[in-house]
Amino acid sequence: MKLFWAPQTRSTRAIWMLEEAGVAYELEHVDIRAADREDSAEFRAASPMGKVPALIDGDAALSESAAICLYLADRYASGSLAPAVDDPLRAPFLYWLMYTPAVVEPAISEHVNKVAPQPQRSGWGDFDTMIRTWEQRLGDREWVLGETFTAADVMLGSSAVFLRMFGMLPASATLEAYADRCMARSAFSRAEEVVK
Ligand SMILES: N[C@@H](CCC(=O)N[C@@H](CS)C(=O)NCC(=O)O)C(=O)O
Repeated sequence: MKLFWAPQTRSTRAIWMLEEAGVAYELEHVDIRAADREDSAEFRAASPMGKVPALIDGDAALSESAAICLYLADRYASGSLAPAVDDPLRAPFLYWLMYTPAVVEPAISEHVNKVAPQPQRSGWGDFDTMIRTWEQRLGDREWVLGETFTAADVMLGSSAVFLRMFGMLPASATLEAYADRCMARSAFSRAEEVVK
């Protein structure tokens, strides 16, 4: 299995997920910041937009970090990092797995770029609603589905850590504690070592 990656990108969450799943993998660096960048055909087959992370696993080739997390969880850790398809937790798992790319990231982008929110027109509502909805879901839960850590926490946890790193996490004891719990995981630490 090979992950195409670059430092200080969303690749870190895919590496965290690979570490959580406990699968063997190799890394191939993509110099996304090079002016004269020439992508390999293999990378472009996995990532038509030329974005990292991207994964190749035998005949499977895909990008989009949420898709990679879901693929790895279903393929290598079904029942632990992803509820099985007939588990009642599968529905909230899918919702919260997709919350990062569908809601958190567009809301952050709008917020950072100081675009006036249009909560009813935008699928992500607005930044404050995004944060409040996430906090309410976590409530007293340890992880977003309750006691079991899943791939949805890799996506959300990496977002919480990112928001904190860039000073965008509003005063929120719930999200602060969640970020701390994510960072305390051994797989998170291993991923941090890998991308150093
Ligand atoms: N929605 C994608 C976003 C991927 C993305 O934007 N990757 C950035 C780095 S974080 C990238 O590869 N940028 C280089 C480029 O677009 O050429 C995901 O979650 O994987």
